[in-house]
Amino acid sequence: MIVVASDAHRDHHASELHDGDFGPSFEGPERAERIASALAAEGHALVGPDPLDLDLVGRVHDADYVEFLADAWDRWTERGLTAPMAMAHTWPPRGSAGRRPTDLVGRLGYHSFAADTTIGAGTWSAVSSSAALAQSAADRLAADGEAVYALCRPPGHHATTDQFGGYCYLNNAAVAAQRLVDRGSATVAVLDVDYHHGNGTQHIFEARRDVFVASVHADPIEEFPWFSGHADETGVDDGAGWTLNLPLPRGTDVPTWMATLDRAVDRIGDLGVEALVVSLGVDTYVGDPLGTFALDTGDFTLAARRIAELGLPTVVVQEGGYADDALGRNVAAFLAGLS
Ligand code: Q9C
Ligand code: ZN
Repeated sequence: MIVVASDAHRDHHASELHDGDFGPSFEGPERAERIASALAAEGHALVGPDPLDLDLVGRVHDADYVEFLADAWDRWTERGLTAPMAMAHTWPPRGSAGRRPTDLVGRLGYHSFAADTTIGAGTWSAVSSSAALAQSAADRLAADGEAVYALCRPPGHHATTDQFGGYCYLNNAAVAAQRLVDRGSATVAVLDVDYHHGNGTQHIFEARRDVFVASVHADPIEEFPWFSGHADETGVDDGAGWTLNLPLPRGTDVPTWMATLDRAVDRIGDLGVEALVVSLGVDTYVGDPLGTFALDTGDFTLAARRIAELGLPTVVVQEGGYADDALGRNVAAFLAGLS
């Protein structure tokens, strides 16, 4: 399978406020390195991305937000701040007017929703490259119909139209789905199997009837991202019925997870969409430090086989997965099941 990958991620080292401790993010460069070497060893062909099309990004994110992300680090240093990471410490109180602050520190709060995600010197270069991988994967799929994997880092599914968080800045899966629409797919499904709800992808597409978003994830009543991903969120306005959330309790076993995946896959099959984007988080792995599900390496192959039964042109976009030692084999196992 074609794997679209880049080294630009290497200069993105973020920090994270994790249960009260501030330290290096779980989402580090090692993740992509492990996946790339495992896939190369399996004989997959690694290719680089084309330059990012900012007009494409502007169809799934607010233009002001993208400009903010691109400039934030320079503005941080120009403002005389010397901490190695730019991050917010204040978010809009419920019911606030929501006016956008002009000062950078206030703007960081406006454009983020979680203290687990920071901006450093190499962040924009990594983020824009990660989105370019998703764009290029979609272009390749549109050209020849062969499934493509985008080794995106940082991940994307928590990024909304105008907020970063959950280690995500630009929504790579949304970029891929939008590109497939722009290249002629009338309808596309995003199937998100990351342990966490893909709140950003839902937010971006919830009022649209051309991109269906299905997500199997830990119930947000007891897990990050806490505030979306409930079963009764089924789409908004024109998008009514075009969002499917299948939340599961923490500690859910593998048979239950597989049966729930089946429900999402069946629904996608019933809708008759023309293409598929898989948001592949492997933080459902039994050994993941952030997850509580129990999938073993072979289960990723079984899941991919089930998805492949749809027979749809497919782009796979990397999302989460933090058991660094197992990341390579888990992603390789998924891709083996797809082909
Ligand atoms: N105490 C993705 O998998 N931060 N993002 C964890 C836990 C949120 C995960 C803090 C995890 C975000 C793409
Ligand atoms: Zn996740």
